[in-house]
Amino acid sequence: MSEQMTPQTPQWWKKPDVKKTAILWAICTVVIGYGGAQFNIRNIVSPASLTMSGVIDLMQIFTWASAPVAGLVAAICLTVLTSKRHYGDNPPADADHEIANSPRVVGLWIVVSSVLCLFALVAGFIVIQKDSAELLDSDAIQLNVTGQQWLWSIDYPNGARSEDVYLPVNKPVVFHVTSVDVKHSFWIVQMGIKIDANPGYTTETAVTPNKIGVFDLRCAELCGLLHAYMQTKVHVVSQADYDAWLNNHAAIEKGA
Ligand SMILES: [Cu+2]
Repeated sequence: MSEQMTPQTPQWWKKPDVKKTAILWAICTVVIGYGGAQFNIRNIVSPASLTMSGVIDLMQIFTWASAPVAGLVAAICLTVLTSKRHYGDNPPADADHEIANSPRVVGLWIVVSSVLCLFALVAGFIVIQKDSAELLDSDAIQLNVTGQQWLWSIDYPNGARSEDVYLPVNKPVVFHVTSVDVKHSFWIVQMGIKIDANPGYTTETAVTPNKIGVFDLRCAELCGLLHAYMQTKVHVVSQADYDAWLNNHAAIEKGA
């Protein structure tokens, strides 16, 4: 019963299911990659720091890198659902296990998965690495942030204190974050920084805001009944406005 083969065309490619899956794979990869990238563009906030721009770029790269994997799964599902239906009461004939038992396919899949994981790991490390440079910047403004159920307080080097955050534009800032009760998480949404606020010790994160405006500070760790309301604003202003605000608030704290 063996079929006469032309030497150029491998046997597996002659199977209609394989051909169909390969064509669907290409289509699904483009649809998932493009759709995912567009979803990101429409749903991720516009960045207010280079850190956040890096996070958004990374999301786009990860979306396109994972599209062929998701596309293959979708293509196999579509082929199975459209070509491999079995009707009637009799059990279906034994399936052809040629691909499932192929050590070459299994080996290839392991290699491809490993390369994709390594790529994601290295790309992530590169973006994280950029942030840590700001932590070591000796010119950075040092702010102490304290979380408590359910508000944030910010302490500035000159004694000023606030519940909103005030920052000058284009100046690196290091946040020393802690909590007085339970675990919280300090998250400035548009700047792409997030770090746990733990009772008893201090964690650090840093960023350079590059846009004047009002942004969101939220708690990103479920911390009790009013967790959802543990949010406030981050005001990024010019250096002159920042200095004026800072002196004014230091005077208020001292006068109180
Ligand atoms: Cu919280």
